Amino acid sequence: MRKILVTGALGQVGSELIGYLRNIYGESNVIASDIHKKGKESIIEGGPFELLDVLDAKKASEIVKKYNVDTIIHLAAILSAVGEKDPVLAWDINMNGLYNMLEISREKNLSLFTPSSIAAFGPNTPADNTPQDTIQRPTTMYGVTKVAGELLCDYYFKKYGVDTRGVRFPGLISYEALPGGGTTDYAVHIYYDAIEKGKYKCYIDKGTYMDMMYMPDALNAITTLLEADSSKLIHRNAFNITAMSFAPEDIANEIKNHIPDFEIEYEIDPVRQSIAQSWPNSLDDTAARDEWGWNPKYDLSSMTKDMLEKLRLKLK
Ligand code: AKB
Repeated sequence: MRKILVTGALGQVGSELIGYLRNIYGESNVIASDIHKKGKESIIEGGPFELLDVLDAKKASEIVKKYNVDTIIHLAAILSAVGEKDPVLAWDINMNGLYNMLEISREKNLSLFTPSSIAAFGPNTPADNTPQDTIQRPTTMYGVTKVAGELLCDYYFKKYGVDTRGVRFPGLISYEALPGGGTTDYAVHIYYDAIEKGKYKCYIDKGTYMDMMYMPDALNAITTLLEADSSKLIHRNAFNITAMSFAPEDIANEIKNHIPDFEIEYEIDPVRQSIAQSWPNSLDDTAARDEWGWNPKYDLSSMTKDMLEKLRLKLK
């Protein structure tokens, strides 16, 4: 059985991934870690938990040794909007954090999964049906760190044989924990406001398409790729994956099917709007489908139904 260390475990993905992994691999085999201890009780109390700043390579190495870790899922990162407010911090955490995890993986012969993002593309990338291998000239610091991270993971595999794997996540939508400072966050906040206020003020303009995915599909992507037959992987890192592509008015219309009085209005944030416009409208995820059987379950309609049901219970 794998022994998995997850960094950034109390973030949006980690908050759901830890329980999911503990069900598959066993409670004691999944070590959750984060820089703070504020989050879901079940993560902190339901199995091993360690305080870890990913810039502290020595501490990370001690944790790997203490639990006999053989796999790292490295999630700790600064997202796009926060990264534009503090690019130096984004570079430091995203690059040095990943570098530390790669170095530990090389020294101790571990497997490493780390996500890239649709942010690894830029304004001169083909925006529709964006190919797996294409122009990558992002214009955000987050995107710069994601491209560099993709290359670094490829390098550690080719040069040192480290079993690195990863996907390019689109915007992720979930009800457990809020996303922390991304551009696609509107697609989560809109559901909260739909239930609590019946209306939503959207900072992304109508007609702006981005790829999105419901969290259950994202969790499944992580474990499916982690367990995929290595000999079948041509790309290994940075697989394009997507489940749907929509603009704000599409998600608003879908919500209206459940909350007929729901209203969306627009107050555009120029920073996040320009980031969104620099990203693809829709990805081509054929490589992921062919190489490891990627096959998402949720579309906009089934996700909206589930999100609203789950959030209604949560916000009661
Ligand atoms: C963000 O908006 O920054 C993230 C991402 C697409 O990587 N959700």
